Amino acid sequence: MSVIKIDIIGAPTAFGQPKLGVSLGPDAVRLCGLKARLTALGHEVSDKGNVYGKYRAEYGNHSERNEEGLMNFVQVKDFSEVLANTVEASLNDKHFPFIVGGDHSLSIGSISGITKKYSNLGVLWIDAHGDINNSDTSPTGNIHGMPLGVLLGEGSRRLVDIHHEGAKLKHENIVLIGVRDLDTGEKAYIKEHGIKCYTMSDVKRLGLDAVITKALKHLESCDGIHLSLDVDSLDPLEIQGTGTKVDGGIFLSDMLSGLNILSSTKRLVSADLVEVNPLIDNCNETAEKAVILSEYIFGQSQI
Ligand code: B3U
Ligand code: MN
Ligand code: MN
Repeated sequence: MSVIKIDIIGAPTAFGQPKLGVSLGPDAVRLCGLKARLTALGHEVSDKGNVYGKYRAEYGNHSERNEEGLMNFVQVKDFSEVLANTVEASLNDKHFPFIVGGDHSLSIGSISGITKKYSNLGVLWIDAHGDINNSDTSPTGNIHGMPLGVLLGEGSRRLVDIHHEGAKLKHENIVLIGVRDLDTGEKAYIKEHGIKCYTMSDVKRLGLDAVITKALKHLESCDGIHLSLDVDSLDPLEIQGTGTKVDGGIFLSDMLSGLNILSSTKRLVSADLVEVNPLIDNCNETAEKAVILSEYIFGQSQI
């Protein structure tokens, strides 16, 4: 197995959603031995600590709605800029940035940093939700429901232009997997732009291994692949510690098999693991499962 130089980047933001606790996700995952367990796989792992902007999520979410209807816009923008710079620096060192969240708004920052280097980036977005709203379509104003919309250049210019101007991703370079809770505006947007989307019923019909294989084929011409893995893609029977659980998700054993296929292609250049919330968990079980997921992202296999 080839050695990967992994930078663990903690992204303890919670400003993209209303629940307290998701900012503690990175440390909950560290407590389960993330660095040691990835090192045991033979990789060179460096823990870069947590990224902080000017605002601290653990002191409570401010829940300010700006004139565009965005919640905590100032905090999300500030955090995204800092994270984008950190991720870009990791890639400049020829390392693999592994961003551990934190809520899914962090992907605005991580992917903005990554696309500075990979201008034709492919993204596998594994999530119960589409996260493809924008300031015009969002029913909640919560930015963790908007990262893909923002990265595609939709809605508020002030969010779209974070780190570098304009859209960071192309519609044809995104594959959604495991989706089972889409808003009306999201459904229309996915259809209008022909975005590749494997819903949960597709995953059940085809199997996750086949879906991942098809997704990789779809992203064949990309210059790198980023995995954005929301733990709420997993079934709530197995994952308790996350803020917006949706029934009928992917089972852990299937996910590990799919991740095994993904990691063996060696096309991944970066990854986010998001929405672990230890305050609504059962004895930190979700963080433990997040570490198992991480081991498979980085090449653990049954044999
Ligand atoms: N689509 C809804 C709900 C949601 C999105 N992502 C999560 N929840 N985790 C929204 O607020 O945009
Ligand atoms: Mn998400
Ligand atoms: Mn989700």
